[in-house]
Amino acid sequence: MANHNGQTTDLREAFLGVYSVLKSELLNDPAFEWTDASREWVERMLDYNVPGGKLNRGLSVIDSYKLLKEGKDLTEEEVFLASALGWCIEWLQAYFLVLDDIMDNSHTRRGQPCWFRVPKVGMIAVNDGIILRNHIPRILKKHFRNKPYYVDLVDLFNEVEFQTASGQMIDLITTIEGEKDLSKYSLPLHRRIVQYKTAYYSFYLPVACALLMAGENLDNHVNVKDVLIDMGIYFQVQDDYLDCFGEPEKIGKIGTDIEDFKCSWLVVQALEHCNEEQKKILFEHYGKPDPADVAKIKALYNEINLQSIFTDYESKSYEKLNSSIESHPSKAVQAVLKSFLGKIYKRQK
Ligand code: DMA
Ligand code: MG
Ligand code: MG
Ligand code: MG
Repeated sequence: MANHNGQTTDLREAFLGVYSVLKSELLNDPAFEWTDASREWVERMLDYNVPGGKLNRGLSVIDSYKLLKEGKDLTEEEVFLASALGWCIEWLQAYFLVLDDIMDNSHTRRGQPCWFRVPKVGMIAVNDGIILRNHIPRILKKHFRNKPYYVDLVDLFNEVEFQTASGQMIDLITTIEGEKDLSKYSLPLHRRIVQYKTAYYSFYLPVACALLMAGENLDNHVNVKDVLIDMGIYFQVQDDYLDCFGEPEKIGKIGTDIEDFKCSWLVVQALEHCNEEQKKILFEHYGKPDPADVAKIKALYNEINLQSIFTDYESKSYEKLNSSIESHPSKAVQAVLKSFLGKIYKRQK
C-alpha cells in the first residue's frame, strides 16, 4: 500500500530489520549441519519469497497490538515480538503462495517469475514450501516458548494453517479435469472457498496474534473474528476481480483464474447476470488454456458490465463492514478493524 507517512516508513524499516534477525537465526539453526551451499540456498529462497509483498498482514500485527494498548508506548521487546509474529504470518503466506503458484500454474508473483519457474528451482520449490512452513514453529519456539500464551499461539497457527489448506483443497477440487461443471458454481460455494483459503490467515490471524500478545482469550472475541472473516471474503472478491481487471504491473501477477476454471466471484456473478445465449459462451469457453477462449470470456464479462456489478458490491460491502465495526463495544477494537478496512477499500493491488 502506498504510504506517505514517515512514521509508517520507519515502522516498515524496523519490521524489515526483524526479518534480518529471524533469517540469520534460521540460517544458523543448530539443529542442522549447514554447508555454504545449503545456507545460500535457504537465504536466496527466503529473500525471494518472504519479504517482497505488501507486508500488510505482518505489519498489521504491530498496528493492532498498538491499538489494543490504546496509545501506551510499546517497549522494544514488544515491538520485536509483534514483528516476529507478523513475520510468522508472512512466512505462512510465502509457504502457501509458493505452492499455490505451482498448483495454479501461475507465471509471475510480486513482479517476478514464480519461484518454481526460476531456473534450477522447479519442483525443489515444493520442498522449499515445506521448509518455509517448518520455519514458523522454530521462530515461535525461539522467541515465545516462555510466554504464557505460547500454547495458544502454536495452536492458532496450526488451526489457521488447517483452514487455509482446506480452503485450497476445495478451490482445487472444483477444477478437476473431466469434472468441470459450471452449473455447480454458486455464491455459497465461492464464499466457502474464500472464507477458508484467504480470510482466516489474512485477516483473523494477525488480529488474533495481537490479542494473544495482549493477554486476551480468543474465545471472548468471536464477534471480532466474524467481522474479520467478512472482511477477508471482501478482500478475496477483490483478488478475483483484479485477476481479470487489474493491471499486472500493479498487482505483480498475471491472472490465471479463467484458464484454471476457478470458482471466481466473477464467473459466479456472470452466471447470475447472463442470458441463455451468453451462458452458452460461458459454458463453452470457460476453463480453457487457449488465449482465444479467454478473450471470449473477458468480452462477455465486459458485455454484462461486471465491472459496475463489482463497484456496487464494493461500496455495499464497505458500508456493511463499517456498520458491523461501529456496533462493536470496544473503541480500541473498532480502531483495529477500521484500520484494516481502510487499508483494503478500493485497493488496486
Ligand atoms: C490464494 O488464492 C490463496 C492462498 C491461500 C495462497 P489465489 O490462488 O486466488 O491467490 P493468487 O491470486 O495470489 O494466486
Ligand atoms: Mg493462485
Ligand atoms: Mg489458488
Ligand atoms: Mg487470485
